[in-house]
Amino acid sequence: MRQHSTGFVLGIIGSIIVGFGIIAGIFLGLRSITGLGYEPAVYQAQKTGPNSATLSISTFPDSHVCHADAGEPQINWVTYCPSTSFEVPPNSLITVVIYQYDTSTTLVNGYFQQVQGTIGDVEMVNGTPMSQVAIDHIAHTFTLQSRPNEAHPLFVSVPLVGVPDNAPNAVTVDGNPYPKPNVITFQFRTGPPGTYIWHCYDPCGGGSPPFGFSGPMSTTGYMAGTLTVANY
Ligand SMILES: [Cu+2]
Repeated sequence: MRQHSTGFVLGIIGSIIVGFGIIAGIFLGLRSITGLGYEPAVYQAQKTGPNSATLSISTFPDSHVCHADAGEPQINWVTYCPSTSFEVPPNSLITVVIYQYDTSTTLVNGYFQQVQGTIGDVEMVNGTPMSQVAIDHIAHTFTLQSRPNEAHPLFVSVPLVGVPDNAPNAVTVDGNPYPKPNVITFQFRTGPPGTYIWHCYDPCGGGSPPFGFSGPMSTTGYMAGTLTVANY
């Protein structure tokens, strides 16, 4: 049998090393996409009748419940939960229920202290109707908006009242202690199927106010996402 030259053997070894490098590069590249934000699994509103549904979600001051596998610093990021990709039925009355566990961060833009686009232009905060919230009593906003040229535009913006800074931990969620949440509910109506986007506009993210728009505020899966109106 013919002996392979040293160059041939080195060539094979080199090819293997380069091959591993390419695979590692692809793997790390895909992993960094996850780190930069991702679209979490779709979370459907629970149908409560032929033309009604309830979307029950939470907002947490950290990611221990919703992104338990996240490393530093994401594990300490504020987040909506259990997803940021929502689905609701068309031509329906949607009731949104939010368990809000986080403290307040003063709004930059007072426009978002108003409740807008909900049935009756109000939200219920622990059973009390409110049409506006003081700019320094807001933890997050749920602001649903339409993309350009949307045939059936929706705009809903609700300021989520923060829990007091000194509120003691009073409840446990998946083993994690939190203050008693504010229970916030509001309603809006959907039209035909379509895809909308939503975002928090309170500077709850990284950086000192008024610059708290980095980290979870600029990463999908935490403080922004989609709301799809679809038949199911
Ligand atoms: Cu927020």
